[in-house]
Amino acid sequence: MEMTLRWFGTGYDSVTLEQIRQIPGVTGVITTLYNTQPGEVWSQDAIHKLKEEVEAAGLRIAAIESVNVHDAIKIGSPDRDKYIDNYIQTLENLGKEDIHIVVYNFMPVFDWTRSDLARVRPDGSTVLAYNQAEIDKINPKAMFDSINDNSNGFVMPGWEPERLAKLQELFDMYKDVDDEKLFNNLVYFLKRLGPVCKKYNIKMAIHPDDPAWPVFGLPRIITGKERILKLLKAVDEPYNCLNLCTGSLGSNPENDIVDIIHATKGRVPFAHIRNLQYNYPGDFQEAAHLSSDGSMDMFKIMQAFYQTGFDGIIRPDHGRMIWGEVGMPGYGLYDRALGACYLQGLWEAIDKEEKRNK
Ligand SMILES: [Mn+2]
Repeated sequence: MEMTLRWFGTGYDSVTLEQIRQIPGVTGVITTLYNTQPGEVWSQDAIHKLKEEVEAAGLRIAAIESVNVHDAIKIGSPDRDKYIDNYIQTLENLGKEDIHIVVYNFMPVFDWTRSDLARVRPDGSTVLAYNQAEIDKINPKAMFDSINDNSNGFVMPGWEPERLAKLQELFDMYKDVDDEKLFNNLVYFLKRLGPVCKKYNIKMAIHPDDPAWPVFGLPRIITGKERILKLLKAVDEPYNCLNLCTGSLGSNPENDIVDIIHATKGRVPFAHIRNLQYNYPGDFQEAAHLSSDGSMDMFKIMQAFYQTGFDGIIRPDHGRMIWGEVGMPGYGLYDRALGACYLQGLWEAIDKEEKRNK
């Protein structure tokens, strides 16, 4: 298990590589070329420069999160092959730079959705929160505005202003795309990536939909165990794999995370591990990583990863904003650093206990 932290790049993140380097046990970052648009080819030169910057700080790029997928690919438009060719070229360039894990998601129009980026908790910290009644009251444009107005001046991943400009157009284009079509378009995309992934041993790790149900009437297909297994089977190759995010899957309390970890054994090179607090049906908020701070049993989650022989990378996911820190909501330094240490503590305890019992 390697512990990492997400880092958005110089100029885009309030957290520096030097700070990340000082979190005990963290050896890598998960990053992206933030100033690129979906569908664009990432040049090998730009990837190389990013890599050099990370390595100069004593860290490594453990995975790319994300190379975003152009909507034409998700919709299955006549021009999708052009964008898939570009994606293949980006993977080729990443492979040449020795990068082997690429995260992506296949959510239409929107990435993750929250109704509140800074819900205040009793301890004075703030967290991202989701309330279905709030979401039902607003339209997608208002959602966009609210995310951008409340992100402390940072561009939230998945909520880039460029997407807002063509919001209505996008909704129109998805009009005839249902779950089945979206799934088939995903399989088509993955099959075309096969040769380049095999050539460079690249793992395409899909991030589950967040929340794990349809929002604004748009289809969502990576929402639970059955559908994840269906996808892994549809392209039954090691390169087609899962970025197991406990928080996203856990947004639906019916998802049994421990069971999903066991069911996807061997197909998870990368995990996002965070806790959530369920308040009532349709309302949840994020929490500190500790089991006692939310609704999930983080010990059991880490134990399931250990017992399935997990040898990939992990990162703490969204944290609370604490100690007066100003940063991108969910992506401050302090609470994620606490989370990284806590998760490593659990892992050490499980490891020593399992070895002692052998
Ligand atoms: Mn995640």
